[in-house]
Amino acid sequence: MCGIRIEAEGSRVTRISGDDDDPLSRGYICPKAAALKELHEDPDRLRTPMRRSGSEWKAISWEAAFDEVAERMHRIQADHGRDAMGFYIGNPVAHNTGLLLMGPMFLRLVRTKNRFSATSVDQLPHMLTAFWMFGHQLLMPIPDVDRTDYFLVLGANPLASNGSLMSAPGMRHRLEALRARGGKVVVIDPRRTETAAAADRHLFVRPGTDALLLAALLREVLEGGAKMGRLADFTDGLSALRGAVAPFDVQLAAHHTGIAAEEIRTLARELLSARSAAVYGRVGTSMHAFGGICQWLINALNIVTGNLDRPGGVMFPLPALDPLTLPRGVGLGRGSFGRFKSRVRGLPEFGGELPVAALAEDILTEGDGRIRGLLTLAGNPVLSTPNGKQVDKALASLDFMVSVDPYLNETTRHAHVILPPPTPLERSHYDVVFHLLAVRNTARYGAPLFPKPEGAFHDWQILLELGERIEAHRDGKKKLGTRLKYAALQRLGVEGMLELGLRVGPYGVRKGLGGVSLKKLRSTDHGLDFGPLQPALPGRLFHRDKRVQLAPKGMVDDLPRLVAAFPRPSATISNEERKSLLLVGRRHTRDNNSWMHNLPKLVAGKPRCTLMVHPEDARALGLEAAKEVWVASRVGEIRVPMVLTDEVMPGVVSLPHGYGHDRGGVRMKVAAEHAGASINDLTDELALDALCGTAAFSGVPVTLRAAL
Ligand SMILES: Nc1nc2c(c(=O)[nH]1)N[C@H]1C(S)=C(S)[C@@H](COP(=O)(O)OP(=O)(O)OC[C@H]3O[C@@H](n4cnc5c(=O)[nH]c(N)nc54)[C@H](O)[C@@H]3O)O[C@H]1N2
Ligand SMILES: Nc1nc2c(c(=O)[nH]1)N[C@H]1C(S)=C(S)[C@@H](COP(=O)(O)OP(=O)(O)OC[C@H]3O[C@@H](n4cnc5c(=O)[nH]c(N)nc54)[C@H](O)[C@@H]3O)O[C@H]1N2
Ligand SMILES: [Mo]
Repeated sequence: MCGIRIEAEGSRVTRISGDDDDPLSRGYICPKAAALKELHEDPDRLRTPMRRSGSEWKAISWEAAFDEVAERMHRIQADHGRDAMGFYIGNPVAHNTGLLLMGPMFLRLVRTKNRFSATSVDQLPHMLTAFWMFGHQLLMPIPDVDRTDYFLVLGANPLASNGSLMSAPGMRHRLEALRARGGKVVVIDPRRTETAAAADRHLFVRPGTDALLLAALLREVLEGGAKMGRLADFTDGLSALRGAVAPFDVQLAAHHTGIAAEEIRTLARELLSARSAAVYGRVGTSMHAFGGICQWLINALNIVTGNLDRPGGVMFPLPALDPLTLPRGVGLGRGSFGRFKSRVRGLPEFGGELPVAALAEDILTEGDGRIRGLLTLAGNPVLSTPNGKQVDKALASLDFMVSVDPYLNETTRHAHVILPPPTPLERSHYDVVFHLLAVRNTARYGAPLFPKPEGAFHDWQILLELGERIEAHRDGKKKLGTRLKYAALQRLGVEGMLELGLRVGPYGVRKGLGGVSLKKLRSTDHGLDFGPLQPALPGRLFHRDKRVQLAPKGMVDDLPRLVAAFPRPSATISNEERKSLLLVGRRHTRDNNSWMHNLPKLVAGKPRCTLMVHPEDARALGLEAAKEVWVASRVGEIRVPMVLTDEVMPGVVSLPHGYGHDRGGVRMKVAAEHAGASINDLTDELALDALCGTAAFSGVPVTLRAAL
């Protein structure tokens, strides 16, 4: 989302810098964008399709690769039923214009229930909450950080991540500006993060307990007097919400969270008295055993303090290409929940997908409907989903696997065929998703810097090639209608889809609002600025009655689970519980989940895959002198360097995710030299938000011993 300037001589990039005139990023650029040159030139990046037999890889032609993959996918479904073919879709899809606009068609064509993605190790609780409260899974309120007077951040470190479900390049400047205008930033996190260090106040919270804090805060705020303002006209469920949070008093919350009762009362007072306020929770409150409840209560807090849909509060962006109002069949749809269940454990569907924590067991467990073939698209589930060792084992057992991916990495080494797309500099770019999540309404189109190499296929073209062939297999031959459909889609292309999307969008030519077309976007060097976020309710609500549901039944019904998990202070905590440490994750500006560690610029310097341990804990365990430790959980054990620091709360240890590149068969030379270990060899596929199946990465119980 950063506007960048790239200078090139011929086919060589000479300089990458931030664009001062970009209306959103205002000159800011993060290290990952600066590394695009290294990504483009990476000698380990695959340039042609690769085919594996045993452990031998051979380059093959695109035609041969498409034919083989389509045939194998078709055969698996014909022999074993549709659901025998599964998908895993990874995070870079959200940044890939072509896949976002053309991918859904292909996924629908394959017609399997076994669709998995990174959503269920990330933002699923946010989407479920949006679906239930506002009627659309993508209608997520975004903090109006550039105008707020009070910013309460839970489980997010935007100084490292640049904001998430809050695209906000250059957060350091934005927070400085917030404080310079007299506003306040409070961070609640088990680690004193970069963001916490730049805030007015930081409170340690015991991992996994935020839901109690939020419920108690809500109860306090409601006792202080809800002030919903105009929201009251179209909001239902205030008394149900009152009843729902009644059991959660500040003493209970203080006991389990480690945040003093008086601190909680102060937070409630500040929220009520601030001119405007935004409560924001991200992955630390989403990859969480009570992720759904957390996201619900955060929205509820913003609503009962009158801060939803008003400047300085949390607001709904209005992008030029609006994913919410795209025609059926192109867009994602409003959402769905629990229409079907995963085969082995019965985990619920959301938005047509199953929780990825079920992927390995649904491959490994014998029986009808077992997954036998898998397509991974821009994903690395071996490193990014719980119990990665088990995922490894499952992928190795598949009859057939194909990966659309530029690297031979921890996941794709299990594929029989890898289909590599060209680089980001060889394709156009428009942020279909992130303009919907950004703190300001802007639009930017980037044309490809370099032409796509002769004979190469974009991600979306790869899917179209496969789709056409699979349809031909099903029909028994190539039908004229099918041929024409695919020819038309190829011709329309990403630019054609974009143009259509912009024209039917809220600033489109027909709406007389200055008229946004692709031509106009192309003609601006720095993108278009539509200004700060604007109030949008009740018009933008998707429930048929155009009302906000403050206390969705599914959420209220989940509260007894929270009550049961955190007994009253009188109950004793077992010795076992006291002894184990709670593991949390962290991000660094130079990491990008699991896949950019092959770029020398991003891995230079001190190793970052280290376990942060509080000195008191190290002393209590007799580990002060250890340089490296073994960390063990229910599912596995890894060895990592240890760093003693009071940056983490006593009882908590912190380790980044996305490392563990020493698995055999990976062809990423630089990454292998900076291998680290994978946190997801410790995370537990059985530890979930029981409501929606999102992996509960916050607070995995672990034990430590010195590595000799
Ligand atoms: N313990 C723990 N686990 C986590 C997290 C955590 O905080 N803690 N974070 C979670 C989160 S938020 C997320 S989003 C997931 C991410 O999980 P994934 O999406 O599974 O993993 P990534 O590391 O993003 O891997 C992306 C893959 O896409 C490939 N790729 C990159 N660009 C392209 C492209 O343009 N086209 C194609 N076809 N492929 C491409 C890369 O080579 C890589 O194989 O991880 C989750 N896992
Ligand atoms: N540089 C960089 N930027 C990224 C990414 C990246 O890998 N690198 N990944 C991108 C992706 S896919 C995503 S989803 C976003 C995520 O963006 P953020 O949500 O900002 O992610 P993190 O930096 O992991 O911050 C999560 C914080 O939650 C804290 N935490 C853990 N458990 C708990 C808990 O129980 N309660 C509370 N209150 N806090 C807890 C952790 O200590 C950590 O500081 O970042 C995006 N941006
Ligand atoms: Mo993510």
